[in-house]
Amino acid sequence: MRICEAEFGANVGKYHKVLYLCHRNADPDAVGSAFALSQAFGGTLGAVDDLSRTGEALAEAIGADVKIDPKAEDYDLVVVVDTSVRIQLGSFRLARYALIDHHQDIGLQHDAEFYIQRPSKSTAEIAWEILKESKAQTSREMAMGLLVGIISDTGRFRRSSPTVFRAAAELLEAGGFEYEDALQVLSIPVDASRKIAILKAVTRAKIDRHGDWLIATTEINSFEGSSAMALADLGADVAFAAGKHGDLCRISARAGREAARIGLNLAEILCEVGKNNGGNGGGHMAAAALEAVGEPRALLEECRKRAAEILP
Ligand SMILES: [Mn+2]
Repeated sequence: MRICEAEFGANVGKYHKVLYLCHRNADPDAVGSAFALSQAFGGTLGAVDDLSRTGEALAEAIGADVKIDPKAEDYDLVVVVDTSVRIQLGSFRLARYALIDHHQDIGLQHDAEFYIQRPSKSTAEIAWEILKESKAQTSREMAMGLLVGIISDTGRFRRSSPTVFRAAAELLEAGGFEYEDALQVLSIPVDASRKIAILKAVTRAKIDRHGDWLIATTEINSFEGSSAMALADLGADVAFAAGKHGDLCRISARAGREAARIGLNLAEILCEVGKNNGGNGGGHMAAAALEAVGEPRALLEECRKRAAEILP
């Protein structure tokens, strides 16, 4: 059942033990949104597997107690936050759940008790709307969590809209802190192993020219997301980074502004390639991921081909 922001409180209020669950490798948008909702409506904050580096930094900054790999059976309702495909929840067994999300994939809507899933630059904006509609008290920490989520998901306001700026301004006022304080949370030094991995991924990348479009593919065993982002930042119109994890292959993809503008939809491509290979995928137009069975090289090739078909 689709609900609107104002109806969230009444719906979640029907349950006693509520878990606000973040996806695997939870980022600041997931952590901040789930934290603010759990503080406003009561419940446990949890995440599958682990937090991302920045997710961890945010949790620490706002004193969020994130339960790693909570047990589904301990709760009456699981509110899945910032998550659109089941693979992002690893082995967590979803039973009775609700969904608050801003991704394109609608696969989790069908079985949800209730959901709010609409396109927006971050889940944090939706969570903020819920809090405002519910007239919930907003602490400094809740506002900080949401603002850092917005900053992180919009790439520091590079992908923005009037709504984003409005929400950010409101959160600064509600939290009573400076914008610099929020930025500070995200400025954590990058460790050498990550830098080396990303540099290796970049130097090993294969560049494919398709008219004026450049598609970059690379293999790496971790940091797929950061590597794809690095390639896109360096000028690739589309970048795919693949890593092997046991029998599974994970691919992260990023697209530049132009590619997204002409309609290249990475969420669609990664969903398709994922499903064709016994897995799943999804995300946003310009940033998506998949997890599937197969060799990185073959799956990268499939992704590359699909992107090349779409680029004019
Ligand atoms: Mn998000």
